[in-house]
Amino acid sequence: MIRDSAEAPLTSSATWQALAEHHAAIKDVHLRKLFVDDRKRAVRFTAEGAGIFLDYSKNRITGETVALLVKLAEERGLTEKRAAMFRGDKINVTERRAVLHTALRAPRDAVIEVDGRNVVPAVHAVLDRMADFSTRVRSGAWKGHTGKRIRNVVNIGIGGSHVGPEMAYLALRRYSDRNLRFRFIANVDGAAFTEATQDLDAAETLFIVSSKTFTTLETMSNADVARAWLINKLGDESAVAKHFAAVSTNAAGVRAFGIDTSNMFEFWDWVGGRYSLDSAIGLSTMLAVGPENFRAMLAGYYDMDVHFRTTPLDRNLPVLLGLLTVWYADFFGAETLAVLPYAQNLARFPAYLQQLQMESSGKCVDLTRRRVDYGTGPILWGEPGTDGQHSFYQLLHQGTHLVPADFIGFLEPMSPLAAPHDLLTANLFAQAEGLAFGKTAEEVAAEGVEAADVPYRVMEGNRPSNMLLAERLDPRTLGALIALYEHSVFVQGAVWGIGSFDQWGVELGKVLAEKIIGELRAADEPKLEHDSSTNALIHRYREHRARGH
Ligand code: G6Q
Repeated sequence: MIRDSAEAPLTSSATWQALAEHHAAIKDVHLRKLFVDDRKRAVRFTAEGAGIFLDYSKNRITGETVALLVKLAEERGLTEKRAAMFRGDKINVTERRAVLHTALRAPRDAVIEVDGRNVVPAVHAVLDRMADFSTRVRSGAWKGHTGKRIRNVVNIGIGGSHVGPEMAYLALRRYSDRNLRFRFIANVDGAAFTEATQDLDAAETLFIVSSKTFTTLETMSNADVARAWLINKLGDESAVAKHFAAVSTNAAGVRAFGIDTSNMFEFWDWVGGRYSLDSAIGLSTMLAVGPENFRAMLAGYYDMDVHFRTTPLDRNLPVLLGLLTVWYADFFGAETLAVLPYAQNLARFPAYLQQLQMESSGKCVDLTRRRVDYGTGPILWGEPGTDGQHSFYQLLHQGTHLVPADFIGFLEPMSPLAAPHDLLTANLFAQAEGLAFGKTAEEVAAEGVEAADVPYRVMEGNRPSNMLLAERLDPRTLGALIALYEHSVFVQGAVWGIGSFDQWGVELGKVLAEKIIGELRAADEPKLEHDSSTNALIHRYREHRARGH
């Protein structure tokens, strides 16, 4: 049984109080001083695991901060909760499900039971089927309806069934088969479909309909549009069999849509949408990079799982990242967290983490149904460097908000163009340095700036960041990086005592529009019973339609 960590309100615990007092004592201490006072700081505040090196010395912390945060995590039952997750306990209590994305990357001989059944053989059976299918498509053995080989793969899905595949394809593009083109359609806006398919030959196109539930409005609508498009282009309904595959937990739904279930790749209700890239939802990724690279990605996830499970908390990467997130959110009142990858291939990584972080930690009620009286998950955002440096970094350096940042960099370039990599890396290190140490009035004046202009050019510094470094952005590293953030989010949830694995706010969106669709489309003027603002908006839309648009 997991101890219910939220029995005693978090904020009245002695350790929380100690952290509050400790925060009061160090909140005005500058990183410049912390570095002068502790010459070993850059060594002391580092950790490494699963091929990822973390320098967290540029955070507004001392050894005491880390010790207190770790103590808090222990008191909140992190170790037991972690064991419960890996064991397959139904820790998603609000949906009464196990949370076993870690089983998706477990080795073949592992035993992980849900309701008394080992799920690992089924995981590997699906992986093997995916590998077989991918190999046939990639080699050209799989032929489309007219006998042509597949050259275009279009993933249709949304949220957890979209963001991961799109992110991973971009991240691993270097490892992808350049003879295949990949497109990703999520938005129900018809423009998404039209733009993604306008230059594709239907005879060479494979659609993967990815939906855990196979009921999501956007995905079903786009899948219908895709089927009609294909049949229209190829002039034969039976073409669907060779041009559609499905990834879902809902075999009946897949069958009802008309996709042959032999082209269906299964996953399970114990895989959350935002944790599903390493399930069959990653089929497009496997098609792009091949089964071997996909398995290397899973090995990277697994490396981080092992690190998270076995490394002492104060050297444990996800624990440190998660606790630092708590530290800034609750004690410094930081409302956001920036993720700044210095790698063009990670352009969609912040968006991916945004869902992971904000769906999981965006909760205001704890698991004892109490409204929390502390800040939970921060708003996560970010863009790749160096692009961001030419826009929003201004606020990071001189704005009034405290924005903790995670920098992510790689020692090796992702392209044959090696020279720019030094420039990229110089910028990466320089930004973290600049944010931490700033520029004093004396330093600005010494540059010959007129006295009247000095205040405008001062950078206060003391802006915290983590530096994550890996050798190269390969499949294994990507897996480790994703798992790092998955487990960081887990740590946050354990401390805050919230349910990290549901998303009732997202579910709301799935039903809200249902009523209005009917009202927008009704032939006769519908009787509207919304608020006056919503009623007026519906009227305006209908009137515009009525004018023939
Ligand atoms: C993820 C969320 C959500 C979900 C999408 C798509 O954790 O639950 O983003 O992935 O709403 O749902 P389906 O895969 O069921 O279509």
